[in-house]
Amino acid sequence: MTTVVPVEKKVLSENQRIAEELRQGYAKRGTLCLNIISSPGSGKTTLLENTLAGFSKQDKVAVLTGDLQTENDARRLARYGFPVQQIVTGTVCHLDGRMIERALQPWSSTEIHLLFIENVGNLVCPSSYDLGEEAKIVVLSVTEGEDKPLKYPSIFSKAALMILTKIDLLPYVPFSLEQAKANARQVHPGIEIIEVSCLTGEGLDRWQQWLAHRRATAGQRMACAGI
Ligand SMILES: Nc1nc2c(ncn2[C@@H]2O[C@H](COP(=O)(O)OP(=O)(O)OP(=O)(O)O)[C@@H](O)[C@H]2O)c(=O)[nH]1
Ligand SMILES: [Mg+2]
Repeated sequence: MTTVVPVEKKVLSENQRIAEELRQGYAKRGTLCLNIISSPGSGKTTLLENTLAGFSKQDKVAVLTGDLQTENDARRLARYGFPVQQIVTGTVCHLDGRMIERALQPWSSTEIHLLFIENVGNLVCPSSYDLGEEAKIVVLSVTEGEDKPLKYPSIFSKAALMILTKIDLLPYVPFSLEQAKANARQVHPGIEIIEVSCLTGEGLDRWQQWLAHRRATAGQRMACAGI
C-alpha cells in the first residue's frame, strides 16, 4: 500500500535529518550555533556588525548570512575580519539544513567556536527549518508594531531570546515596549528579552552578556560530554 505523505511534511522531515547531522557536527567541533530570524530590515546585520566589532581577532567566530539576492550583507560583515559567507537563495524565503551543510564544507578545517546564522528576512518560513542551532533568536524592531508576536507566534514560541531593537526610535513611533513584551510572553512565557539600539549602543552590553553566558553553558555541556 502506498502512503501519501504531503510534500511539505517530506521536505521538513528530510530537513530534520540534516539538522540532526549538523547538530552532531557542531557538538563534535565545539561550535555554538545561533540562528537569527526577523522581518526584512529589522536590523539583523547591523546587530551582527556591532557584535563582531566587540570580538578580538583571536575569537573563533564565523557568520553565514542568507538573502534572496545580493552579497551586500556578507560584504558588510566581512569588514570585521572573521570568516563570512553569503548564501544566495534565489527564490527561497528561508535557509534550510542542506544550504548550511554546503556552506560549511569549505570551513571543514576552520575552528569555529561561535557560528551566527543570519536567516533570510522573513518572520514565517525560517521558523519551520531547524538548522541544528543551539537557539533561535528573533529580532523585532520598534517600527514593526507590538502585535507581531501574536500574529507570528511560531517564531516567538521557538525563540530562546527576543531582541527588541531600534529603541532609539521610541520617541518617534507609537510602540509600547511593555505591550510587545507581554505579547511575546503570552506566546512564550519563558522567552528572554533584551532591548537594544545599535545606533546609540544602548543594551548591547546585555546582549554581549547573554552571548557570554550561552557560550559558557554550551562549553560546560561539551566538557561534560567529553568533547
Ligand atoms: N535607528 C536605528 N536604525 C537601525 C538600528 N539597527 C538597524 N538600523 C537600520 O535599519 C536598516 C536595516 O538594517 P539591517 O541591519 O540591514 O537589517 P536586516 O534585518 O539585516 O535586513 P535584511 O537582511 O534585509 O532582512 C538600516 O538602515 C540600519 O541602519 C537601530 O538600532 N536604530
Ligand atoms: Mg541583513
